[in-house]
Parts: sequence; C-alpha cells; structure tokens
Amino acid sequence: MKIALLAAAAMAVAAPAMAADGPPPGMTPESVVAMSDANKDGAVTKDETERWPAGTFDRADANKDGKVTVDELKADWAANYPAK
Ligand SMILES: [Ca+2]
Ligand SMILES: [Ca+2]
Repeated sequence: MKIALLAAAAMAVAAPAMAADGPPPGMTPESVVAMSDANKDGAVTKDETERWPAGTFDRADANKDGKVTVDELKADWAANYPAK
C-alpha cells in the first residue's frame, strides 16, 4: 500500500516534460538552443520558443536584443535553476 502511494507520487513529479521550475531532465542549454533554433542562425528568437514555459524567453534574453544565445541560456539556468 505504502509502496503504491510512493510510486504514484514519483510519477506525478516526473510527469511534466518542461516544468516551469527547472529545465527538462537530461537537457543542456546547448541542446535546448539547437532544438529550438528553427532557422539555425545560432540564436533563438521569441517566435522559435512557443514551447518554452511562459516568461522564460524574456528572462533569458539578458541584453534584450530579442534573441537568446547559448551563453544567455547558460547564465539564466545557473541563476534560476539550482544545481542538483
Ligand atoms: Ca534562430
Ligand atoms: Ca540576447
């Protein structure tokens, strides 16, 4: 009984693929930018981030030039997602 409850709780935690409180498991800033960069210019624009959690793009675009680079995403993750 107790084990079933623990399993259910673990599944509930693992369910969201891209939770607002952390990056997707196993992903790096490099892989997220590479995956999101539809036109392959090395940076991600807002219209390329429709699948990102709300607010993530504006937060990550530190110099407000309308693009998020790998370096900006690295800095954003370092500042907002505690190391596990
Ligand atoms: Ca792009
Ligand atoms: Ca930028």
